[in-house]
Amino acid sequence: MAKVLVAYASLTGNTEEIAELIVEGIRQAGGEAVLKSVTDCNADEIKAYEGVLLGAYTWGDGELPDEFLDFYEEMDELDLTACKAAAFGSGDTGYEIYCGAVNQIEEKLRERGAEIVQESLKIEYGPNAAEKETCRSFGRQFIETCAAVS
Ligand code: FMN
Repeated sequence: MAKVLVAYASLTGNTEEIAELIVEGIRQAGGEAVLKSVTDCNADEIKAYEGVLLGAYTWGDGELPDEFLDFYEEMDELDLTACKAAAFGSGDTGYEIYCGAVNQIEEKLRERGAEIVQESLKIEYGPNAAEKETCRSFGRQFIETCAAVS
């Protein structure tokens, strides 16, 4: 079964909760997931996995959080053509650019050659009861796609 890295940045815990639920979904579907804060890993680590799910909250005017920037720049050194990927994160629809960081992460993954296998997951603040299941399902769907092609 495919092994997936789930790496995230979260200031107040919303994106962290989403990441944990995604990991739950991956494990429910029999997949293997490693969950890490983006500050505790180097982008180079992605190469050890068949799939990667990257998540962040959005900061400023639709920007990536500062703690994601090192990882984001390290990604420029990577060839991710063998990697399945998708992005997720939390935002607030009251801002002009909703979940802009999620869009930037997805774009960077695509630019480095990763195959974006599913639409990004955007949740406003923390997940409510229905959205918790959406997060788990996002993880299940991802691992099923990885397993189907690996
Ligand atoms: N959310 C957006 O969707 N777009 C933004 O441009 C945006 N800018 C923000 C700027 C500031 C100063 C703050 C405090 C929040 C902003 N947010 C924006 C909302 C956060 O992304 C949102 O509260 C998110 O749930 C925080 O996630 P976390 O708990 O993982 O840190």
